Amino acid sequence: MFKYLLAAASFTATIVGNAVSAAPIPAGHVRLVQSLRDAGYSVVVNHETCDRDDVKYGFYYRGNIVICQTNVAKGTRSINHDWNSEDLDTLRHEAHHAIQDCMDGRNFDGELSQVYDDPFTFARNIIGVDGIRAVRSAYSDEDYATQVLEVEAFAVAADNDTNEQVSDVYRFCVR
Ligand SMILES: [Ca+2]
Repeated sequence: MFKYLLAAASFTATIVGNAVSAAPIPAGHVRLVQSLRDAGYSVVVNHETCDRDDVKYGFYYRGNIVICQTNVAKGTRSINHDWNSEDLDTLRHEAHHAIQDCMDGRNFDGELSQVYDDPFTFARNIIGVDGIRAVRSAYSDEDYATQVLEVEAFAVAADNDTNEQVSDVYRFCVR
């Protein structure tokens, strides 16, 4: 269930494209994608990087949001597959990493900061202490700051409030 935040050093490909599926995706998520594009982010579904063995669900990297739909086989470029709840969760999760990237005023530099003053209190109310523990365990190889960013992103995704996320994008990322 854990999303993948791609290590910066391991990724050099340039992601381009403008393809988000026209298959059923809830209106709130469409607005979220549009807000991210208004902020200059690229949002790409089933990009070829999804074929990599170490990429699952999707990732955020320096202005690029890639969603790897769970029911689309590796090696498949289909962008017309229906969105399931996991894919939408991934979109919310990676969108939050994009928002974290613009908190320092530099949207695409890969330097992420927390959005909430107290991410753990927020997260405790959404995913509980067990959820926080599970996320931190999954990212135990990462430093504390990265674990905080992941806990926050998992909680935001679980909160499933795209209106709030759209508001955050326009508040923090569109200048
Ligand atoms: Ca940044």
